Amino acid sequence: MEDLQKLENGIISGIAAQDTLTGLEDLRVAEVGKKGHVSLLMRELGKMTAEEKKEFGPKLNGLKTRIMKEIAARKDELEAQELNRRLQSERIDITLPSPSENSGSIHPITQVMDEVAEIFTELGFSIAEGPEIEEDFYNFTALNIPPHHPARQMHDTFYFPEDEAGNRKLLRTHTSPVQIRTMMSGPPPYRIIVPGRTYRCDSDATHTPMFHQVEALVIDKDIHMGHLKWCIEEFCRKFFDLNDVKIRFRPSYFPFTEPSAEVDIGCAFKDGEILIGEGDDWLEIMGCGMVNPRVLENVGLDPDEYQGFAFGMGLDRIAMLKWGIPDLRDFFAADLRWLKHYGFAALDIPSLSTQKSGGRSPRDRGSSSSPKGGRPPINKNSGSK
Ligand code: 2U9
Repeated sequence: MEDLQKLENGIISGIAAQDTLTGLEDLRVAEVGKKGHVSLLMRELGKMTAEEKKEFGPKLNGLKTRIMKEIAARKDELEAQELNRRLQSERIDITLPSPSENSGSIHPITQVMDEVAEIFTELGFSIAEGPEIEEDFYNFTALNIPPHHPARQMHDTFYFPEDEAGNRKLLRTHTSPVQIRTMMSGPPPYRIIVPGRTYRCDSDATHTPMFHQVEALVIDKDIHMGHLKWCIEEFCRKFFDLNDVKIRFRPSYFPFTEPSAEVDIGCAFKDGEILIGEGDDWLEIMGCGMVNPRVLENVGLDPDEYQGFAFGMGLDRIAMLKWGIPDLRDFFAADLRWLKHYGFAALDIPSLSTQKSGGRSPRDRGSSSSPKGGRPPINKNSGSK
């Protein structure tokens, strides 16, 4: 048997000399791999006498263990070196200033959602959310819109292909399925608002295939239309920042509410601008009603015990009204000049609590965020802000 100490010294200095992981791996295979130098020596043990085995067995095992330990230690060193090299070469200097300061802005729809949420949470509502891909039952049937009901046509639904069981999922056409899910997940009372994206296959100057709604639902004992009226008036007063708000309810029809109404707010049309809270004209802002007893039954509630009201409005539409934004499609055009003009500064927290001090004015400080001061339309051809 060759001189084991000499062999060990040679291998260990070979390990120290390796400066790449692949070189180190080759050396490992050559020395302690299955057909490596040390493994071949171990095989020779089989030909030895019992006495020789007793002497060389532990020596060879010790040699192999020490070599493997050295290899593992060198591997750690080389891996750490490689990591440091990558950290240096792939370093990102996060101390550099951003290309242009204050370039981002809060989208008017985000702003309007935040303001609506703040008004209703102050009134004791919670915010509920749910899936945008829905089942027919939650989007239609439970809301008293059974198959073949004419209201289904009006919803211009985007359907997914049928699954194996013949069911078609859909993109929710309103946020109302969230109220159904809420009512089916626990007992009343409920006092919720549901903001979110909704989808209908419709696209023109006043419709986009994806739009935003907020709906409200209140269910409790002894709820009546007086509660609904107060709630809507309070919302309009706060949202449009008006002490004296003129509102009227026009009879209407929705399958999920009975009786139903559309709500108009008093306004004036002057020099191409809409002035909310002035004049003798009316502008529709939302739909509402008392929750249809059939809907309550569909979710397992007894309409003799529980009643409630609901209303729904388009967030895109009320944002347009509030800030004088003329074209719905611009909300989704991702035009940076438009976003600069109508967007809100990120650090101007969209809070009604700061409203009085002007904290929620748009970025364009020259004009007020109130409907009376709706900003003039951006001239997209002039290239100016
Ligand atoms: C449940 C029961 C009743 C929600 C309601 C409206 C009236 C309404 C439209 C306004 C503008 C939709 O975005 S829009 O086109 N909505 O007029 N929505 S009542 O009623 C509900 C909802 C859920 C369980």
